[in-house]
Amino acid sequence: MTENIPREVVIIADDIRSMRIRGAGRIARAGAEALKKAAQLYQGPSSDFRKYMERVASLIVSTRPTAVSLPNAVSYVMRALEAEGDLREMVEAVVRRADEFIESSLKAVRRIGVIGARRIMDGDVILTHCHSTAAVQVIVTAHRMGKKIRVFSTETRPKFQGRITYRALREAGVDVTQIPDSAVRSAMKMVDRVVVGADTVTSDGAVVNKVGTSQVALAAHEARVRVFVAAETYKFSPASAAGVPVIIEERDPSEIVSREWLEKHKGIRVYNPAFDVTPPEYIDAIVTEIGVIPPKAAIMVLKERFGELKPPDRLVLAARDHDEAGVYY
Ligand code: RUB
Repeated sequence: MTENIPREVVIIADDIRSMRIRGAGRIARAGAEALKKAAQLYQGPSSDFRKYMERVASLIVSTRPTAVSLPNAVSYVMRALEAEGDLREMVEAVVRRADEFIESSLKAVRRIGVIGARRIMDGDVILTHCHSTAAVQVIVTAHRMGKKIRVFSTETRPKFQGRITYRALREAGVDVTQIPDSAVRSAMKMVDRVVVGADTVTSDGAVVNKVGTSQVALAAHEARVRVFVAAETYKFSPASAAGVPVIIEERDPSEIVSREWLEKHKGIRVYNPAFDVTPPEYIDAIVTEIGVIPPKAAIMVLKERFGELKPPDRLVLAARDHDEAGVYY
């Protein structure tokens, strides 16, 4: 699949797959960057350029199946090739759209920070799960606005992304406490608001995010704590409106138990889903760069961002084709 694709581009794909680059926003920007690099490094005839770029696009979307931000970013950049032009013009168009996507994505995160921070009250205790740039942005912006807040950040096993959140909040001067995932229900008694990110928002307003998010939302619901999701609009899934299910990525058992342990205890089965689905009933609001919406208004965002809902993009579908064994939502 990587034949004749430049090494720099294959490295980005590997970094996404292995989670050296992770988080729905970051993988989307890395995907756009990979397409830009691929275009700039292309050395073949102009007649083969489109096919070559499509192979690169397929490689990128195949890296992780759950976050729709990735195929959405790739589709956005690949639209550069719909216009006629010579090779130089096509390369320039890809570079332009990739830069456009990256810039607007970073701007969206900053905007979400400002909009979301207005929903954080002085004195709030916030709980967050995993590491979401958008959720951290909301919390840090509220802190910078002078609101006195305290944060519980879950460890987020098995990959401990919660430690990234902990460090980011500490560095920003936020009062943060790390808790094991299993302490969420106990801690919820002290919490006023939950703020998490999203990998995919479906047309019915369900939020797909790091596994454990739905348990956090359930505990919050029980304790009557409001749940906010911080999500850029490119995390909304147009394919979901056409009935295409979201694949929940299952990762290697060795993330849970060591290979030696697995060797020793032959036949042991490990289930390691990377994400789960929180139904809209457990979410109070989704904070996007275009405003705060109730989850049930997700379809409106999809119409606004992607126009009249057409059949899903081929690339979005391709991302969903490569894993036939997963659990679907
Ligand atoms: C990361 C995760 C994050 C979302 C949103 O999972 O679930 O909450 O991607 O992040 P993983 P952001 O570590 O498996 O990639 O707001 O940064 O896009």
